[in-house]
Amino acid sequence: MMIASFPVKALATTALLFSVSAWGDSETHGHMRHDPERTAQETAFGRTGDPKRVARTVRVAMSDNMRFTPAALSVKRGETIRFVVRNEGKIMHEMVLGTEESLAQHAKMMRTSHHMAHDMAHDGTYMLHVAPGKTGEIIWEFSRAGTVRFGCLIPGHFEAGMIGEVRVED
Ligand SMILES: [Cu+2]
Repeated sequence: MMIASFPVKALATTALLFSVSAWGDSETHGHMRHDPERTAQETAFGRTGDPKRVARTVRVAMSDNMRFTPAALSVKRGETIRFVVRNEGKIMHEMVLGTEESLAQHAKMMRTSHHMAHDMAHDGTYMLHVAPGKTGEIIWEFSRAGTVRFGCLIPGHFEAGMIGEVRVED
């Protein structure tokens, strides 16, 4: 059955609303910088990184035993990281940055939506599909102290423990 483009877009919008509401709940103490050009990209877990400001490169491997290696790392607040993400398995994996809440909501949506909607929704600077044997990149600025999560939200993977964390130190 063909799926019309409108419901697909509506799903992507729903995903966006989830992350906005997670941000609204957690951000009440005014640490945010009010630079109008950058505020639009700000999320609860940081913002799109500027390639010119990359402080270091972190290599992350993804495997079919549903693990990221490394699964935990620490960064300084304000650090821009280039993630070079390699899929060492034989099936598709992805890396999606978020908060614990936004990833859980997103994973729930992935379990209940059409596969095509899945691909459409995974289009952003904080998420990346990597085909078997391939490598991709995410450049992300960890602008807020706290814990940022990353996960593979392909149905079953997140639930099997394909999740990691970045501790952002002030
Ligand atoms: Cu996966």
